[in-house]
Amino acid sequence: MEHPPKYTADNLTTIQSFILQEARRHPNASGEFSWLLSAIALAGKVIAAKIRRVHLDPVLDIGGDNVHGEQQKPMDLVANEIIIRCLGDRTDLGLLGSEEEAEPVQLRSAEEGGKYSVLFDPLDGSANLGLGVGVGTIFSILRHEQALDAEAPHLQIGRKQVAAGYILYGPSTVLVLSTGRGVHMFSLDPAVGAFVLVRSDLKIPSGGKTYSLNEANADSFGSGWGDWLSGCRRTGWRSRYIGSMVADVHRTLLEGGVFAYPRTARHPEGKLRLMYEANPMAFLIEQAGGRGESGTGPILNIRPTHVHQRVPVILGDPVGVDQLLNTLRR
Ligand code: P6P
Repeated sequence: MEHPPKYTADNLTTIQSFILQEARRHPNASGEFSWLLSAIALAGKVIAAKIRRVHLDPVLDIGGDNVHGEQQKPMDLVANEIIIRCLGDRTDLGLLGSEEEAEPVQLRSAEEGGKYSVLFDPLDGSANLGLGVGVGTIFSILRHEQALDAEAPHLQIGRKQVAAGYILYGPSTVLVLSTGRGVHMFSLDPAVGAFVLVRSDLKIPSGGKTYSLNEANADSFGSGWGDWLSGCRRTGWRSRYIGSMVADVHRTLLEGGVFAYPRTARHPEGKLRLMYEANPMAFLIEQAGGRGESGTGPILNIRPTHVHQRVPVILGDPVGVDQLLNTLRR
């Protein structure tokens, strides 16, 4: 059995070489899956370049509403288009599901070689674009042969994801990825245009004392949340909330603590989307040793019914999440 590579800081491992090395560990992998991941990495580089110009190219910084009647920036559509163009020539991609598309886009049937679905939020948190706050792309990859319903190969529980990750466009552009064997973080080196491995096998620190949620909605979170928040304040927790899921979850992954978007009066099912926000983030957090819960069970076990369905979200280190769930269950 080949010894897996030891990724250390003194190696120079790009995401391309990482993907190839991981693919070699799957003797029967045909490389198609790696081909999808490289397309997403390419899209991340192109979107990052566009975002840096959001104040310079005025066309990128005006707004409208998306298919859900939510505020939409042209950069949402530009990012959506870039991802579709980068994935479009991957001949094993069967279906795309995007927050910016009312319905999933069927590209190829199984007979035509369609084996995977890629679900994504092209630019999560884009309302923050003009404010210089980190925004991100979130993606989830599902394999059609694992689908229960061949007519809806993308509607699989999150535990079936073959890969998930995000690209955070912040002070640096980082891509965080898991293919089911740990969580790995790559930073874009603009000098060479490559995502370079900077952290491998990331583990969420246990017992982090940061809570991250929109406290303006606290009156409608439901019973137990008020007790939990008071307990956090009494025991020295700090509050950090950016309002951009990718940035808030990235901090939670690196520092521990709890990120949550509970049910609210305005969003009784929760605001965040299961298929391309909650599932990929819960996959990463669980791979890093944390917990991803809806409040009534693991997010990754939720059987989806619609590509845009919303769920309540609790993500964090096991100590923090257990403490919250125990308080809610009192
Ligand atoms: P609120 C951004 O609009 C988003 O979808 C997530 O990125 C973020 O976590 C959440 O909504 C913020 O919502 O209601 O707190 O502004």
